[in-house]
Amino acid sequence: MSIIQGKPALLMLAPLLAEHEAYLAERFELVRAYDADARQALLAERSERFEVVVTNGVQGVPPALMAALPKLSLIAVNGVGVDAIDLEQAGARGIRVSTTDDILTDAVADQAVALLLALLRQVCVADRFVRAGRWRQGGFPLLGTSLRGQRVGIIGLGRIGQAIAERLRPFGVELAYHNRRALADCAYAYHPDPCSLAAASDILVVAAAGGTGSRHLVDGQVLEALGAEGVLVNVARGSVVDESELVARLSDGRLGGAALDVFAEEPQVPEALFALDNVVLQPHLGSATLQTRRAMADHVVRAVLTR
Ligand code: 8YV
Repeated sequence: MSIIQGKPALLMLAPLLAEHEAYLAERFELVRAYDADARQALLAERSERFEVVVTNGVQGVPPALMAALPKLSLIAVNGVGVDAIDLEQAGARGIRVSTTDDILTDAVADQAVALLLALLRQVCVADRFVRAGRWRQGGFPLLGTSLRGQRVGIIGLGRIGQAIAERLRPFGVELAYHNRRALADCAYAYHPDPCSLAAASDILVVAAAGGTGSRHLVDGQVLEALGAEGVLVNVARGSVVDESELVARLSDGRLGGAALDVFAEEPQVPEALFALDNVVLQPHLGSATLQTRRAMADHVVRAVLTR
């Protein structure tokens, strides 16, 4: 009697583009667990079926679920952030964690510049002004802010932070940064702590990796140092900023504005932000271009096939 070998099971905790899921489905039995209930159900299974998990930078792999997969050997992240993965458990168990590394750097850096310009030039407010038919009653009442001459501080001058800096230099800004350690041969001024950087900045761009080491790195003191004329851009992780402090200061005028692509508890966004014209809000779209997401998914599929 022939025993037809079934396809190996592949656990998907976050989606890939449909074309990539179809490609994997020809080779694997895809088990999709995109929500908490589906992931909870897997916990009971203590499944030995899964040697590979595909996820993304936001979903990661809950530690309890990782522990419930005794045969797990690869976590393929469709993203660059690993702050939602228990790297200690993965290391101890010899579970390889692959990410899309530098593939999304350009897209996220482009998004940071787009959001900053949208904020400074009131693009979203003016768009609402036109759509509401208010132009017929008179010209747009607000003036924007020029980038030239502004002092830009970058929290986290890694690949994405450096790509943002390179994009902003032609705008005639003055660049500085904060990292745990100064970078060798870096043309930008280094600040050993985020408060010092914020005090010397008009614009603070958050590009630091998420995780316990950077949680609330931008806290109330840093936002106080940035000041009532200052603006914040965050394309990194919501966890890097004390969100309640941010919302309070944006609401009461102690902070000039913010352009936010990420939030502490996505997809929950503090509703106090919805009515504010000094805020630009995006649903974590930093890497969300067709070209980038295709290249990321290609990288994930290669990692799975060569596990
Ligand atoms: C990804 C991210 O787009 O790379 C990350 O860690 O947060 C985003 O840029 C997200 O993981 C969806 O794939």
